[in-house]
Amino acid sequence: MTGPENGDDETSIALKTRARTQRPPFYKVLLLNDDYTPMEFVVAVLERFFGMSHAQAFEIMLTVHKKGVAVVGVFSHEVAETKVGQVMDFARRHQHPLQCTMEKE
Ligand code: TYC
Repeated sequence: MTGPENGDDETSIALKTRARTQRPPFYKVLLLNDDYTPMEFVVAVLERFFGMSHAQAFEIMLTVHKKGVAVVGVFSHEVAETKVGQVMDFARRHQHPLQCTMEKE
């Protein structure tokens, strides 16, 4: 008997006790639809804070407009928090109700 099913040979022990590869958690940044924020403003947000081309930004904006929400990027916790803060700040300064949140991947 060989392989991982066999509980008592060295191969099985090695597989069970191998240190798991650690991967830091990543976070999805989500953009939410609303009825008031102008489409051009959302496109500008995606270009400015997420480095998207105009065409890319327009496409994602339309997805949010039609589906209600879309993932606009995946980042480390720190970067995701910064992006959410930047978007919320920018929207508030322009008096638009645009909402941006993050969620563990
Ligand atoms: N629904 C908005 C409108 O019709 C456009 C919009 C798109 C708003 C995406 C927010 O995240 C958003 N003006």
